[in-house]
Amino acid sequence: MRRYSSVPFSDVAITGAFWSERLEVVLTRTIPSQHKQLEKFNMLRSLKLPKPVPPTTIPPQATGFTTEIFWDSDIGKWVEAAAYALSHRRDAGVEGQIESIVDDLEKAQAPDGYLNCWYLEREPENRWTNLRDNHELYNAGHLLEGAVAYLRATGRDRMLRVMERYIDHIATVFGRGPGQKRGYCGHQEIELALVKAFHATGQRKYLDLATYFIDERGAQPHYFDLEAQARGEAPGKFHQGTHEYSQSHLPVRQQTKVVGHAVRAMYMYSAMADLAAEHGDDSLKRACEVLWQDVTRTRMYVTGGFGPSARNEGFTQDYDLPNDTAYAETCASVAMVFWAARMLNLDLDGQYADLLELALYNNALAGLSKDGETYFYDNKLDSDGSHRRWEWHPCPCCTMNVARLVASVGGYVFGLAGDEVALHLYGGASARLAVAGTAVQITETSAYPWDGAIRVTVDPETPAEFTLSLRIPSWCHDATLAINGTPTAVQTERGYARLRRQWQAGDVVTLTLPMAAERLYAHPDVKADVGRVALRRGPLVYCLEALDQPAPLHRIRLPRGAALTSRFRADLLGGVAVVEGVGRATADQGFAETLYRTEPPTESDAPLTAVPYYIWCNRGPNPMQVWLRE
Ligand code: FUB
Ligand code: ZN
Repeated sequence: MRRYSSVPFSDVAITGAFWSERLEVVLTRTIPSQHKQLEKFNMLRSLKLPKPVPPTTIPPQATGFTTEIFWDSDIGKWVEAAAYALSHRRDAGVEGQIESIVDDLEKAQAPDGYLNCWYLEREPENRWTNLRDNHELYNAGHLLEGAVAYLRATGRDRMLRVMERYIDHIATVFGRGPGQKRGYCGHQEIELALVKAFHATGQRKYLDLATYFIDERGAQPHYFDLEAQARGEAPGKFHQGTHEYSQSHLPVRQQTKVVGHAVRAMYMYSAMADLAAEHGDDSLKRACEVLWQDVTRTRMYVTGGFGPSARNEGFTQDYDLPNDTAYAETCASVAMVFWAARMLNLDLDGQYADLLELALYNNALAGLSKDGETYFYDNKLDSDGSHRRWEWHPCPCCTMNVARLVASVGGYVFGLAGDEVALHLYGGASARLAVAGTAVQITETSAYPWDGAIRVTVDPETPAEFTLSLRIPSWCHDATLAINGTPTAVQTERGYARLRRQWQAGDVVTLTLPMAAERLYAHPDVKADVGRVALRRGPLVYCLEALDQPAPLHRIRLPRGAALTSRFRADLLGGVAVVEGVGRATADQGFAETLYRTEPPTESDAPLTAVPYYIWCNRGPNPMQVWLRE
């Protein structure tokens, strides 16, 4: 199978209304407001290693842990998101803000290259003593990703130089050589950052270090146990009590179940897929495929959310997918997009693009409000109205994660492999690509995700033979296709219609993906969803918000036979397609003076309006349900 590579978002123009609007909001509101929050909550001040050392802003938990320990990562992620914004539109103000962060990092860096502001400020003697919990390498990873993004956006390499000194230091500390620690981070992240640094610089040592971290993970004797003993602690006695939490319970190639903390898992699988591609390592690819099957068959929300439990911010048992207590952290779905994109490059298979799209349009996007300034961390699928978006969080990881995803969404649209170009996502995008030795302008126009009428124009500089692979989403059952107006049978090969021909300037492919509103049912072992139905239209999962319904949500059901229709409502939430149907609502008639009675309550017709899940809770807190009683 051919390996694909993604076309970087900076080479892709987003032209469609849906993503243009989200992108504009992120550029003009999210990124500036996040910088204000970083200032307001003393996060930027921490880079200055203030003396005397100020009290922590985020009070430590009972274990003594405070999320301040990974503030460097939040700042790194903000730099990354802001750099992506600069790739769309240069902005001297934002560049000044990043430069000032780089000044602080440069000043904070220790002579040997070490750079972790928490440790440098508060406990310099304890560096590298608790990799299991304290995120040192995770912080380095996010700062490194920020540095790479800033270099790519502006050509400025000062932050990357700082980070290279730090990574060189890290490479002396960790490894299998004499005197080195055989450690790795409790929170995976640095691995995929190192692969990005390798791509940006061509320096093989970064790839080698990423490979070491992945290969060493889960080796015995267990590094985190040895480290705990060295701290005078009993190895098994820690907040989570199992190395499954950090997916270090087994060497990665032996892992077959998706377990533990969901974001850590997804970042690790992303890095495994990266390394599978870089080394042509089929054992890593196979491990990714097995884990993919596990998560998609047993441990995933219908909204593309992952990790049901707040206790470990992660996975529990198969089919344990509660709705009202769903954790489904925004970061985990963002990270799933990363993993899915890498799997898609390893193997052009629509199952990866389907999940990329599901996680992107639903659970991940729900994390950001319409105005771009408030957020969800956990993404419930059933709310009594108490779940609400917040402006900032003691652990603001999701805010910058969703910002960097939206700001780089163009990077998920196209894949390239020699004389093949694949179109993974629709919604209006254009790029000039080198295909089969020719420059080809590919322009896709559509009102996706509201409408599935897609037009792709193909303009090679000179006529050229190549394959254009158009994704046929698995939610679409009757796609039709025409080339220059001539209907062409849709023959899909693993989720893609592969069109090989001699392409000429002005060729037009029209693809129609009918988007009927439809019902989804869960595996009967998902207890929370028994007797319930969810609604989907195209790539979007829908929900009922109480304020659109004629009766309280708990009294409503949607019978199996009720017809579903959809229409675009320009007047609602800035313009969304709604799904409508006539459900049934239970009446309280006859219960005025009694709590219980022998006669069942009556029901009457109730016109229901469902809105896309990603946009819920933008009209104030309000009860919501994804899974409706049938
Ligand atoms: O631990 C760093 C980040 O904060 C994780 O990825 C999130 O789950 C949150 O715990
Ligand atoms: Zn998060």
